[in-house]
Amino acid sequence: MRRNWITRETRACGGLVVTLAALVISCPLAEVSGHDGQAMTPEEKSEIRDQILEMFDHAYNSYMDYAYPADELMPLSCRGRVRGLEPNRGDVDDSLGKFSLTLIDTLDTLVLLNKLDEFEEAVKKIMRDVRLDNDIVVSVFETNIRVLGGLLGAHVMADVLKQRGQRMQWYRDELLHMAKELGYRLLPAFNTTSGLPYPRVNLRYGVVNPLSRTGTESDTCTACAGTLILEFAALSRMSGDTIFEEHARKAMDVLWEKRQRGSDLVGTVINIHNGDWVRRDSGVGAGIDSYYEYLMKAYILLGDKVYLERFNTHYSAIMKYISQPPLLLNVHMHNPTVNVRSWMDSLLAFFPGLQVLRGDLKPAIETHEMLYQVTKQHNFLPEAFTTEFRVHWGQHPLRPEFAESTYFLYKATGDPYYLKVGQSIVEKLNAHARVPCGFAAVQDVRTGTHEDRMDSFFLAEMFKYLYLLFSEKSQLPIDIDDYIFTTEAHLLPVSLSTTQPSCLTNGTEPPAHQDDLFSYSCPSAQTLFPNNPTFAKTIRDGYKYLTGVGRAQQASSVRGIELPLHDTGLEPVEFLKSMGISLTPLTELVSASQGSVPQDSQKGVFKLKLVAEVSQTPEHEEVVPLIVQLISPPFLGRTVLMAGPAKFGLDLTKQEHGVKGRIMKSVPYTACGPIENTVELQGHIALALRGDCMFAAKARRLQEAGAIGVIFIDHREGSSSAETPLFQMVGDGEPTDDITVPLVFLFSKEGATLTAALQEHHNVDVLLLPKERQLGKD
Ligand code: DMJ
Repeated sequence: MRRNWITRETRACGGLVVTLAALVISCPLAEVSGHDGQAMTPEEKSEIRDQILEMFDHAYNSYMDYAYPADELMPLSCRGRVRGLEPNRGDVDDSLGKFSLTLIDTLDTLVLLNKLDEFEEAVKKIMRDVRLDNDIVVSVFETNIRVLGGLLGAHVMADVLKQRGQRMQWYRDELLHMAKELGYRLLPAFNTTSGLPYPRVNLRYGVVNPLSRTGTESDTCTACAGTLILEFAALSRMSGDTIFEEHARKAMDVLWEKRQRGSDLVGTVINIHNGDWVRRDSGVGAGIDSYYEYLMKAYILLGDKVYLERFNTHYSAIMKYISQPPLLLNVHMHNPTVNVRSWMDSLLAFFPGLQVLRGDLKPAIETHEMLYQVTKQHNFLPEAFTTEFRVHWGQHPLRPEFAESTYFLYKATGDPYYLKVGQSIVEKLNAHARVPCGFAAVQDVRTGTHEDRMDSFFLAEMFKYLYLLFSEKSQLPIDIDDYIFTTEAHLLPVSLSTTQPSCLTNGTEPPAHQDDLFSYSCPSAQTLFPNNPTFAKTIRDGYKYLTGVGRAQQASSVRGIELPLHDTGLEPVEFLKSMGISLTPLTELVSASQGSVPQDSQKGVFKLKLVAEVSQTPEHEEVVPLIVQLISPPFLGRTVLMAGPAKFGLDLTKQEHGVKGRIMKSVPYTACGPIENTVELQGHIALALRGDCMFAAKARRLQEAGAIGVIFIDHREGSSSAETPLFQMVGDGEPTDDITVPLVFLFSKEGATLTAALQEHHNVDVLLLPKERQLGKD
């Protein structure tokens, strides 16, 4: 089959986008061997594919069994989320229009995953149960991408199945009719002087009607106004009514006109009445993301070069100001050399996928690798993370953008490394988000706590991209290369502009008449990078240990420095020790590993192991405060000592009742040598003085001696929690999974209270627990 947009582009741009098109759409993925030693056998792939299907069934059936016809599943409560019956969550609830959102959003996923019986049944349910005229205020953007897009994608699939002559023979374009009705119900939003749409509309009463309870807003986000063209144009072309495409196009035109002419960037929020920018920060994530995506894809779907030219202009600006590989940082649109914040949001994870479409693989690989490192550290992409890859906002609502980019990079490079990345997404979802009634969003990636929500995009997008990643083309019920994904991953046919042309002209060139430009415009990774078959790996390697996760310990944490040793060789060593730096003579390191000693070691050269004992917690990342509560008589819970946590050992926030035990001093008190009082320590909580060796080393020794917990006491005289912020103890750079007892830290003043209590009463029982669960507080 001809892919018209590709041949069209060949004429227009001399092959740049042909490259991307061919990479993404038409090149069969060669069986390339892994460049990271990560090749995956067909059996392994198919096992993961089955796993994804099983997970989809679990999520979908949970929604159907416990929630349908409600908009969303509440996976912790095992019931549906009905707007008005649950506490109002603010803007998030504007997606919910009492129109069985999740089922509509999932329809074309059912087809792609070959669940054709379920699809047929679901379409009948939608036709029977769904009303689109509820008296409810919904987000225009969300309703467009999820519901209008969902109906159109499903209509396209229904039509394909019907054409094949077996299924859906009863289908009479009912989904398209519903899409058209919904389109009309969204149109009142465009009743502004600028042409930019209101952010919300009442499905029954529109915007101006006094009963509408909306229409007072003055602002909308750039993505909200600029993410309509694909669905609206498809609706126009499929229904024959041009009004939808006209409105969406107008909104795109306004955004383009309002770009900052110096930088060619747009802001995040715009006034819908006068077109002034309300928020002038500019990035590729939240608030703007899919505006750029839709410029590129509007060109692909509709063949209108204007969109491509605009995209290219913005793209150059993004690469000039926002892209700081591997980072993508928001800047001020008027002063774009200034970063406006030091954190990134998870929505920008779609951008490498868009860069693949643009044919710009290098920065796509770099940013994707950075994102992968973040997921390795936190299991999922937190909603926002700092430039140092620490959590800025810990929520993770099961967003699909990282899976999306992973799929596109795999399509483009054929590098099985991306299958491994996909596998890690699958495993983490199962390990950290799966619950008996579906999959639950993660409230905070640091604690792993769940939230009672499973957004519809999880079924609409996540499962499509994961399933596609592990499927061969021949295993799919449709030729995926004939479709473009909307921002919600709904499938629209790239043949749209030629089979159902627009009534609008505005300079669009007619489709090309070349026969098959593909055959010579289909570069594989090898054609593109002939002398460098390990292209993607070479790029990734530079970013492998951004976050420190997975770093080979010996190689990176041990560095050689020259110490001016005196005859005894003790002074600098002791000095460094007092600073918390442990030293290992190179002779020991080398003989342990190879048996040969390099020259330098005999001259007193040490390998210096620099291991921070405490983590630097960024301002906004809170350390969960713990307490040591003295509960035995005469204290009876009245003496409470503020304590700091450790990043390793038992997580006290997950122990409902904390950990209780009698305290006992370790001998030696620093616990840096063999423990001498193991019998006394058995079953007790050990007290150990900070210093001389690492916390992890002390913890291991005391755990082995039978202690059920450790309280570390600061060795710096006079320190107290009143004067010094709490910090988290970290491990010693080695894996710490073996340490399973709880660990807390007391500054010396608090420690002195505890040791004084022990001295006076001998038997002192304490409870270690998070401060917020302090006993008897209420
Ligand atoms: C989806 O609804 C769409 O991808 C949208 O463009 C923004 N992201 C959410 C999922 O994260």
